Amino acid sequence: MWLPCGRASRRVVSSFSRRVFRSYFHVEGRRKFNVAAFMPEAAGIQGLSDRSTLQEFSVSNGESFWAAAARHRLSWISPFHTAQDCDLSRGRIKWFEGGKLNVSVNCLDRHVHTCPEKVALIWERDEPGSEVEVTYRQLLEMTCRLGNLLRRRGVKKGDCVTIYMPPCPLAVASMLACARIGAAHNVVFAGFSAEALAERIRDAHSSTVITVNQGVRGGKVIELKKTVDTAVDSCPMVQQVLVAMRTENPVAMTARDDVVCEPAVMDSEDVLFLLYTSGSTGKPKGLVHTQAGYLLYAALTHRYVFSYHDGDVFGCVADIGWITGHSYSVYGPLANGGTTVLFESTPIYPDPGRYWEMVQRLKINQFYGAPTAIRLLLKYGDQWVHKYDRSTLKTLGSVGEPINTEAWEWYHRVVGDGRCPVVDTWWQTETGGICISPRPSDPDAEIVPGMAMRPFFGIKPVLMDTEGKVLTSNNTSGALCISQPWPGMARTIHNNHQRYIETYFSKSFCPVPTGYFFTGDGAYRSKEGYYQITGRLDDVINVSGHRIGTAEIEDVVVSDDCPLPVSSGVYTFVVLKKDVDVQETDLSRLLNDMVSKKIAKYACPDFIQFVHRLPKTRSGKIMRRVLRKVVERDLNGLGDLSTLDDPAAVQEIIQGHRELR
Ligand code: 6R9
Repeated sequence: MWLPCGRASRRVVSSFSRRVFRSYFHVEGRRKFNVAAFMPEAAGIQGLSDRSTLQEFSVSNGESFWAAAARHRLSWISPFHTAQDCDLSRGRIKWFEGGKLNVSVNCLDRHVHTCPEKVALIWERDEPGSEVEVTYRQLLEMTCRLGNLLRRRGVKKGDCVTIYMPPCPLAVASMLACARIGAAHNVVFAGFSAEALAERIRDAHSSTVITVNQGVRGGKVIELKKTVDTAVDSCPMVQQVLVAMRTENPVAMTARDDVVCEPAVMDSEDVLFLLYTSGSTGKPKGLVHTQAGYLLYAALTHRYVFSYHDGDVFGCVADIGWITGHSYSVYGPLANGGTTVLFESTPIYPDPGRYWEMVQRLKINQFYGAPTAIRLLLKYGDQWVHKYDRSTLKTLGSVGEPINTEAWEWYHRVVGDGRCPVVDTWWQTETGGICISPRPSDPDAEIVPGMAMRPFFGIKPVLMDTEGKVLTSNNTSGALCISQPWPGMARTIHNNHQRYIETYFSKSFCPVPTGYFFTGDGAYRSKEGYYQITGRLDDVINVSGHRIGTAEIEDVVVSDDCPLPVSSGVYTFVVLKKDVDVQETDLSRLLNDMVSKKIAKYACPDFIQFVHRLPKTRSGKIMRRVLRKVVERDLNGLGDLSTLDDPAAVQEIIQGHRELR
């Protein structure tokens, strides 16, 4: 059965599968809504009669809602006196002021008190079947040893430590050791090149780097320490590099000191970490997340979006170098006292059954991955999935980019055997945690394939038109903004608060209003009020789920390091300067090598098209949306070309366009 949903072509879950969804979910029923059973955090709030009043309350009384959640969910050294003090128009975000706590105590010590031998981490190493389990007691011990080591080596509260490691227990212990002693961490994805790493170390003013001798991924050895060596050559502030050996024994540490590491007393708004992400200009920005609000938001979204229950094994396969790894491999699950998987390998190593063999072996209950991997595995065929027992799976999650209906259906039907709800979760490095997503445990939960559905508690999304007018009706599309603060949002851009205000809260994006958080994404709101994310509105692109600014690639392609004079457009159109005589294949190879060296392999252009000119407006701006449409082969969607300087430029790129490899 096909139901209408605002857009004629969009398929909605059939009434049959909806029945299946409902019967599977933890439906509180229509009898009496038991707030305490559904959400203990909200138990003290009066007058909540059903899920929708809870949602409404969380938005209209955000301050009381989050205060109740923070008291219930976090362990405080001393309580906060002011739940929130925010002014979006000035980019001022403060939550739980006056409160003192330690994030590592919240993630470790309190669980060690109640269940020391519970498994905190399952390190799914590259070689299948060689996983290593680390209990809460062991993880606390590792964290304390590392914390002491860092302190002994001069790292102080407020310093920033760069972590360049693949997912492994020592990486998590390094993050938590920073949190323990009050240092901020700056995890850099271990696939980044030496130059990209160096840029992030310098911007963060990190004097300490933690890494491993080598990484192992997809059966290949990766020389991470060598990359660090090259990077620190251009980072004069780096005083020490701590190198862990990638070993079979996760608790083997060289330090021999006392394993008690006194946790630093931290203010709610002290910095917990920086995480660099791409923006629409060339320079990546170090988004700053703070202690209490971030942890609370990661914990609550982890629990309620994925229906995480005590004893479940949570399998987020994102790398810890991304925000997804921070919030859903580390902080959310550990704050909730859960068991979380750290995935070191790739979806197709040693074969395309890897994820599902792992699900069977580790008895994973919630699996959280990226559409790009789902699409890849879909191509290999159902047999790789059917081979393994996936009966432990309860919820399937998707993140990082829009999931097309075909991939969604396959994930749901084949991987989840049609019985596991798929949560398409929309959020960003900036938001700290999931903001729009189905919540299958809700009574009346409904899920439409390919739609992120509904806002999380306390989140109020709005759509805006190009004039900055809020669009109030349904069945409409616009720029996705959020109209009130929530505890998980990033507080600033490291060393550049002005850029933070300009990027997210000012008129530069939409011409009129302030007081909104501008996400940079476009969204469609269906007749029913459900959200579907349509993609970036700015010059940020998504390459296999990795976010990258077109300007970053352009900076490399047009840099002086290139021995050939070129100027370029987007993904990747290259305009050779006049009178340059070069084989296109040679130049393509050269540009690919340069992007790989200066940013990362994943940022390499899949196809480079050489053109004589780019479509530009009369004021000289490249019309990137036109290039995007040509690449997508959506020639009917080129839109308004009236400001185009030379229409023949579009015809030229259409004729020269080839499908991406
Ligand atoms: C968590 C994460 C953020 C950008 C975001 C958007 C895209 C993420 C999505 C999605 C459609 C989803 N994005 N989740 N688009 N549907 N469910 O990925 O953070 O790396 O900062 O990327 O990713 O464009 O703005 P980050």
